[in-house]
Amino acid sequence: MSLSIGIVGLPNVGKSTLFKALTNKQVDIQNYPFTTIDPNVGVVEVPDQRVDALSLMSNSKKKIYATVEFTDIAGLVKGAAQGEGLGNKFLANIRETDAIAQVVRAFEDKNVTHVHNRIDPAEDIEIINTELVFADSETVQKKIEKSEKESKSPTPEGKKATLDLVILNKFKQQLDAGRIVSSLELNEGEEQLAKEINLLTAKKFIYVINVSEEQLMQKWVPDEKLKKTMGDAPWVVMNNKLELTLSDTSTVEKEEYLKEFGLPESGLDLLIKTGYKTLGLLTFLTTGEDETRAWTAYIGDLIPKASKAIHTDFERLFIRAEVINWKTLLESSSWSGARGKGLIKTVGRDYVIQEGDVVEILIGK
Ligand SMILES: Nc1nc2c(ncn2[C@@H]2O[C@H](COP(=O)(O)OP(=O)(O)OP(=O)(O)O)[C@@H](O)[C@H]2O)c(=O)[nH]1
Ligand SMILES: [Mg+2]
Repeated sequence: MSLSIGIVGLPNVGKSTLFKALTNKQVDIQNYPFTTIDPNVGVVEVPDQRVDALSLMSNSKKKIYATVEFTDIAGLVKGAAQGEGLGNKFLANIRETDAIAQVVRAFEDKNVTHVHNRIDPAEDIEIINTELVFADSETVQKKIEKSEKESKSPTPEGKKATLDLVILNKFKQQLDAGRIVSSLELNEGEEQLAKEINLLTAKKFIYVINVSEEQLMQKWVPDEKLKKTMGDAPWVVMNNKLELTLSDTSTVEKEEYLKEFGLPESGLDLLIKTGYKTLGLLTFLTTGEDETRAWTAYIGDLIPKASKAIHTDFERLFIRAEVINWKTLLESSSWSGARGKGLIKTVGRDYVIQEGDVVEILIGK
């Protein structure tokens, strides 16, 4: 399971700059709107000191980090749904992502064109979200038409279509009012349908507020208007251009930079962490001579379900597992040392996986 995030925003706000900083891929970054036409897709390793430390302990041949996939698409403009700018056809490239990172420009720079010739992050978010709402309206309308036809048949599919219609109309009402679907309280069935038809505005949003170096230095925070527009969604403040510079420097230099700005970690690390948190994900680990590896699971997953990340058959074949927190394991210097001290727990199918667990799964045939 790899986490995937789609990057959206107005043209020329720094989406590709962020993408390049994250992925180190060569992409086009220019001071004009619609530099990006074809989507850029890149996979990023999630920096994880636990993997490094455990791999040293186990003398592992390989280290494998968890990954996040990012997709950078063309900028959206007001009226994109009606074909303005490059239109909204590029949204199809982020339909299947887990979350959306919306890059919003707060930085002032006379040399970088803003498509509306002003800096107003809250207004920019309204524009983008309205376009996402339009795109979802279209999706919901199509599904309503399909379900109306199907609901006439006396089959189980017909029955499901009838039930779906109730939910779809709830979505439609929300979207017609210009509101994103995720601001509705959704029950499990509603959430499932939103996922099935890939509603963009039902996804988790993370706002990436692109500020200048000066603003960063002055500990810039959103004003009340912007906070209200972002609602409950998490936001990360960073300077995308600086992040790009940092991504290219040595660890020592990076630390010096961060110290200068009074930041505990880079914006990129913070963004990835926020992504994990927003989606309710956690990391567990395996370690041995062959490899030390980080795996992703949902918070609250029982261990058989979590172990599916390692192998799809593991959920079914799971018998029991040995579990220890990564720090406790490191303190004992080895798996056998930890076992000797009685620090390794044996758990069954009802164990809820925890952040930072190191596991050994025993399966049957
Ligand atoms: N001053 C300043 N300029 C930035 C920052 N981030 C990006 N830029 C500049 O803004 C321009 C656009 O950056 P891109 O990353 O190409 O923007 P984009 O959102 O991908 O643009 P499109 O692909 O056209 O939609 C470039 O000239 C960047 O150097 C920033 O944090 N500060
Ligand atoms: Mg771009």
